[in-house]
Amino acid sequence: MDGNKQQGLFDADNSYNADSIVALKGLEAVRKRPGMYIGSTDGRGLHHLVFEVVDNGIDEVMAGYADKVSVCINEDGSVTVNDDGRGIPVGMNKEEGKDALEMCLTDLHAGGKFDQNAYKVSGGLHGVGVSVVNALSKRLIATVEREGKVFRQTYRIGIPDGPVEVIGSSDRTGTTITFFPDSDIFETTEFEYEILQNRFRNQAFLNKEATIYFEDKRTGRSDKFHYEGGVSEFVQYLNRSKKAIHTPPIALAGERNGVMMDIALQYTDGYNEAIDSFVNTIYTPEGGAHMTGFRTSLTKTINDYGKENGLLKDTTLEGTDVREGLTAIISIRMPDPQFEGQTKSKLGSSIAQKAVSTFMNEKLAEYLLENPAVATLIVRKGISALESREAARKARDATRRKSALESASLPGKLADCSEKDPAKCELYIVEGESAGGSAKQGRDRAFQAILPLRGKILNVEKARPDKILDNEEIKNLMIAIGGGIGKEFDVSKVRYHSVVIMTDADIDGAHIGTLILTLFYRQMKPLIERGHVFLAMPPLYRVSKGKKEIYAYNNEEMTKAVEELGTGANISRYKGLGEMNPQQLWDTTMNPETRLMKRVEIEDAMQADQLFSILMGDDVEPRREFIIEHAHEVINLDV
Ligand code: 0RA
Repeated sequence: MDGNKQQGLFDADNSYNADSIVALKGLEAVRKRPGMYIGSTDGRGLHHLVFEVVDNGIDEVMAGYADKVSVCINEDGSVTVNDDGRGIPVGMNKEEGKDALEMCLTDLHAGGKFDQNAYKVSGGLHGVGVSVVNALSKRLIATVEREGKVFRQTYRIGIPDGPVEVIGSSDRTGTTITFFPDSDIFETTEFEYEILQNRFRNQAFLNKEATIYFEDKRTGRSDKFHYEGGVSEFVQYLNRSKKAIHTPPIALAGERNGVMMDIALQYTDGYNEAIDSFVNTIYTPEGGAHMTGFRTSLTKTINDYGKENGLLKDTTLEGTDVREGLTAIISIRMPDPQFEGQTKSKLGSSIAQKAVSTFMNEKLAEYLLENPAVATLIVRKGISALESREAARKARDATRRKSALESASLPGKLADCSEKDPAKCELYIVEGESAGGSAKQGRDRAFQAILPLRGKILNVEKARPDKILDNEEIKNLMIAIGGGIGKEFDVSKVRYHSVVIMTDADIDGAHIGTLILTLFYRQMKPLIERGHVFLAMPPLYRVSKGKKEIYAYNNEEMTKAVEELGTGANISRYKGLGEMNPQQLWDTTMNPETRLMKRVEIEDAMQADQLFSILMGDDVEPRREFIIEHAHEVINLDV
């Protein structure tokens, strides 16, 4: 076939022909409702474009045709993705009368026509194909090396500029896509290194054959991800700031009923469970069939081992007991996975549950038999979890009983509001007794409650679950919020729909804020997930001249305020909340009409888990690295 021949969308004179209408209609639909195809048009949707293109390259790796995918954020803000796979097919497709490359890039449903790979990533969860990326790009350049030639076609908002051309010769194969996201579609077109980096790292862990090169030409930053150890290395990476109680991780790989499984587990001396699951390398934050199969089998196999070996007598470990301190990766591959749930992030295919549980029942039992030392550690860890669960339940019951006796008595330090409708109520958690005093005087007592905290609260990341409620400050917080704690937390019972953390804008304040957030994340997660948690934003400066005063919340505002008030303006920097009198505190930080508040959002559950275990854990070095690399992006603090 001659790549330069007129074809596809074009008539001999290079104008659009009748066939083009159908393709254009499809792309138009994408541009009209981009959210339907990529979830959203914010930063998330933007990064999704890159994932989509990279996933196509990963598919080539998974199918055994490629081993390299390189991604580059170019200086002009475009992104280039290159893989050394077979190359998108080129050449006239007789049925459609169009070049195959053009079909792949412009036809929403072309993918499957050319590719038999049943275990695809792309085409999975949000897998929508490169044509969607094309439709949402101001410009896109597709270059294919195959059959000794270099082919190219370029597009604007998904519409080809002209036919596929041969622009050179090559003895390699592969595909290169460069695209410029359309600023008419996206709220932002600026790519964030960390978001892409995190996903590429995960992809490399899950595809040990792949090497992913990543470069940001805007900053010179770059990474190379390649992990021969696969999911086992993934688990060790996730545990890098925790203390594992056995090494290496338990690694189980195999196939049942067309479902391929790659599973790794490692117990730590901590109490959190961090089990992440993937289907065809697509992250399933809500788990689903594969997760259920894993859990069922884990509980059964460990109990069976414990009983058969005299470690468990008349007790049975529950699921939460055998998962305490467990970090695990469950990666499965299966044809045509079905996703469920609101965000389509839960695997529905029940065949996966059966496959994982029968496989694990056999393989994990085998591992435990062959590794009695590790097996014993795991059973003992489960027993200690069970004992501390019992102790925690007793402590909770005691707290509850006491509250009931004292007619549901709220903490003495809590200055509650008079409003009873939680939707209208706000709880301010305030650092220090003196700021707490000012807040109590300055607040609108109709709907604002104040709970002062004395000093730092317990670091729940390091505490045994049954010890958490021994801590007076945490107990006060739990009773004030009203939804309980831990596995029994019930978000429908919370007494305030806004829980506002108000700390000083210094290191200590940041630390206390993080301790409270850790408590919420580990013990009252739905509170954050439902958007009930906020950070108060006190001003950093007060700029005054005569009777005029302006509060500035950052340096920029401060400079502006000084300009506004002219020479002789007086700048005072607030070091702590205690420096403000009740009226000032109300005006600047608590009055809903004028205050600035940030909502705490969990952007990425896997990352958030890492954030807390690293920020609040024992190891200093990973913490240092992590703060430098990630801290700002995991928990997205939205105004
Ligand atoms: C369909 C069929 C074939 C390869 C591809 C698609 C393909 C698509 C992309 C997208 C990015 N990189 C890609 N690499 C390959 C197989 C063609 C053949 O049989 O040679």
